[in-house]
Amino acid sequence: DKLLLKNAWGTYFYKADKQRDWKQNVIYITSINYVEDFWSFYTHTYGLRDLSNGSDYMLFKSGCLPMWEDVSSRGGGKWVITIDPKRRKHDLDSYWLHLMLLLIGDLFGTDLSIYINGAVVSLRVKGDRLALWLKKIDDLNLIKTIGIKLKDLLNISSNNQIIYEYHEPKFDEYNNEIRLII
Ligand code: M7G
Repeated sequence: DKLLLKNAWGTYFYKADKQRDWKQNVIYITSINYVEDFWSFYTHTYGLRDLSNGSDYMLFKSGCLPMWEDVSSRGGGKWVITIDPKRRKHDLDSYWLHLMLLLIGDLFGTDLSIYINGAVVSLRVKGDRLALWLKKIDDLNLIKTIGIKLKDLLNISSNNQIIYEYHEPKFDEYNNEIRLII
């Protein structure tokens, strides 16, 4: 018998192609409903070290598209973990694998995971990134709680800061952009 996951997921690849607009470059790969689907996806796709700069992989809950415009992400944002490009070869694949397993295994716990839409890994010359996309959340403490849990689950050291960015920047009364850093 196959092992059914708590949530169904969709996987996507973003191919950097300046000739086409961003949305057209987001390519759906496959759905993941069972643990076995996940490993089939993982073993049949290229590892991050074999991808070119500008590429992304995305893992999103079924029903959520991996874009700001989707209803699920409107008003939301993402916790961003920046990783030194020198570490792409050694650490990035395992971080990304770990993050995907946290999501499909529902390891944030139901209270928090209901706010999670998905995750993205981005290969960039300026620094590779992992991002955890959240729904619109009004309570800043709840956003922080999810960020702290993310660092904790991924074993990110406390002096390695992660930043929360709103998809649509928000400003305080002095017109400074609101960014959470933990
Ligand atoms: P990025 O890939 O998040 O960051 O966004 P990068 O600067 O490290 O490459 C790069 C550009 O892609 C943005 O400025 C947008 O033009 C486009 N883009 C990225 N995302 C996540 C979206 C999205 O969700 N919707 C739309 N329409 N464009 C996006």
